Amino acid sequence: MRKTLIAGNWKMHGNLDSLESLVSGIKGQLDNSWQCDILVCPPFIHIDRTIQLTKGSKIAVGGQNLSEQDQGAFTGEISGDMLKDIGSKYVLVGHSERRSLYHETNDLVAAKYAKALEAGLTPVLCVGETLEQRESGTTMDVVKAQIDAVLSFYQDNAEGLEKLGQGVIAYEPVWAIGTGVTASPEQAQDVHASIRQYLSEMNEAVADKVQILYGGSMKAANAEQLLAQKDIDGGLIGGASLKADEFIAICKIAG
Ligand code: 3PY
Repeated sequence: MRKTLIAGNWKMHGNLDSLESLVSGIKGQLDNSWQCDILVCPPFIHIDRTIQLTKGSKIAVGGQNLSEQDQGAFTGEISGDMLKDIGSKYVLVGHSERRSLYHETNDLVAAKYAKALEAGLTPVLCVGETLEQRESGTTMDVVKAQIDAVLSFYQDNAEGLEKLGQGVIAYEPVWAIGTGVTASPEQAQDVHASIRQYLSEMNEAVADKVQILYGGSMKAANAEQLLAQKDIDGGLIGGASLKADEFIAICKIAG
């Protein structure tokens, strides 16, 4: 049985004041009987403070990105080891905004995925198609290529699959990111099931185990239907994760 993971991607929002009220709003309404795992991914500069503020709660904290390098003269970059060192548990890799705005290729995302695991972080591999790709019927070709890049980063497929099994996948259709448009539960389930099917053709145990989150304008109003889908194991939530009541409502639905 896969656990549900509700993850907030705070993107480049907030300041120390808003962070304090967001975290206290979330923490104050948490119910320890909920089974779901909860993760928040603040901007790098707010990670340390968020870790202090969430101490003693079930909220895990993660990064939104990491460097593919270990250390060195890479101005402005943050390594997986640094994230781990301050207490992060997860890190997003290959969010569509990183892929489109910062030109991250499938191979670069795969290298970041590997660095995250090496650092002892759980990578959340974001995959998804643009509207154009969906309309031309290539959704699964795009998603498979994003997954294949991780598999082929390793020496062989078996090792790649084992590594994929140690991470989380987030299906985020690009056309539903920050647009207010959400994939219908059926559209999302369809892709989630196809991802699981693709993995199960290579390794059934990994396919059964890997959590596949849905991301793309998930909010309290649509979370129930999305989370009820068989292959949707949680959500990666953008705008709605910046409002404590909204984020908590989604966690409550996940239960
Ligand atoms: C969104 O829902 O907009 C996201 O990008 C979540 O990562």
